[in-house]
Amino acid sequence: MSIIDQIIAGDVRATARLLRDIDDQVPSIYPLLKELYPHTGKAYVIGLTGSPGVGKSTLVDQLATRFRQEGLTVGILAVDPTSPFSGGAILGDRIRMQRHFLDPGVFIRSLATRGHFGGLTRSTNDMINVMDAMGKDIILVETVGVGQDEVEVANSAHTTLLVTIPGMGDEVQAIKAGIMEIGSIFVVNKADREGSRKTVRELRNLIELGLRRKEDTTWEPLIVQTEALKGVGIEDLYQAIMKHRAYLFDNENGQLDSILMKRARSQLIEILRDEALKAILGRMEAQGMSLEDLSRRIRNKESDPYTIVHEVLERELK
Ligand SMILES: Nc1nc2c(ncn2[C@@H]2O[C@H](COP(=O)(O)OP(=O)(O)OP(=O)(O)O)[C@@H](O)[C@H]2O)c(=O)[nH]1
Ligand SMILES: [Mg+2]
Repeated sequence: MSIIDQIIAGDVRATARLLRDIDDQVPSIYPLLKELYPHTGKAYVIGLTGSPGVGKSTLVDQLATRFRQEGLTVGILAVDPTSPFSGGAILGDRIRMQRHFLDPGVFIRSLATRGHFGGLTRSTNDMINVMDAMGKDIILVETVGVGQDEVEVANSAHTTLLVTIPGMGDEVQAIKAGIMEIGSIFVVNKADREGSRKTVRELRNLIELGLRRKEDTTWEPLIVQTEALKGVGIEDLYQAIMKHRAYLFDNENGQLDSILMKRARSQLIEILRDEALKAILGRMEAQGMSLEDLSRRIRNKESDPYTIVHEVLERELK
């Protein structure tokens, strides 16, 4: 059996090996990813994003259990657990998701590295594709924070859960500032804490403001309160996800197409950026131009990054 056949048959070891190679950005992954691509597109991808410690992994664990009750298989991808805020999160996630370890219907992996030159979004998309090709029905992707990468990742999920907790006024402001666009469902986790209802009210106001600004969507983001640790509100969250899914698959509004287009575009751009950068750096190296030397010229103010990049591109794109 070829590696491709093994992965499509759901072989855990073959899949794990490829995912490890994606994480390490080994060049031999590309022909495999190419062959796997036609086998993707069946999984339902759910992104969870939010600040460190709000309870994303605990929610993922609960949702995985809920989807398993439906007989669906689940892939879990925890992205960027090496962020300075959440050191040791991989270990934490292992503990939180322990009860799934013996279940062959759940496949858990984390993506640890941001490559030398970024590429987190690309690796994440690649890993989602592999889990999709291996036949997982549901893929839960956990990303920390609200950076550009996370927004990109969230953009390529069918349903995006923005997770927050009570009493984080700043957090709500951050949501307001930038990521309002991406939430299909807002989760106020740790609802056992004081101020949960207030947070829900604040979110509701923001959503109304946001909706008034954009006309391209008929989806009104849902707000769900949860106590992930105890499993409270998980059924509501599950139902909210199903509602959003039904909305997407309702042909009339065409939102599914727009999500799939966003994902295709994001993959295209990420791969293009990555490959172009690699090609250019490779040729620069072959010509004896080192990044080190160029950086030193910039650092010593002998030139500036704009001029150098223009010079390089002029030469390379001829
Ligand atoms: N009080 C309370 N604590 C919770 C709840 N859900 C999760 N926690 C706790 O919050 C802490 C962080 O939970 P995680 O699930 O690791 O949070 P996370 O968002 O995945 O964290 P990072 O991956 O490090 O960003 C853990 O100690 C959980 O037990 C909840 O509903 N109520
Ligand atoms: Mg986590």
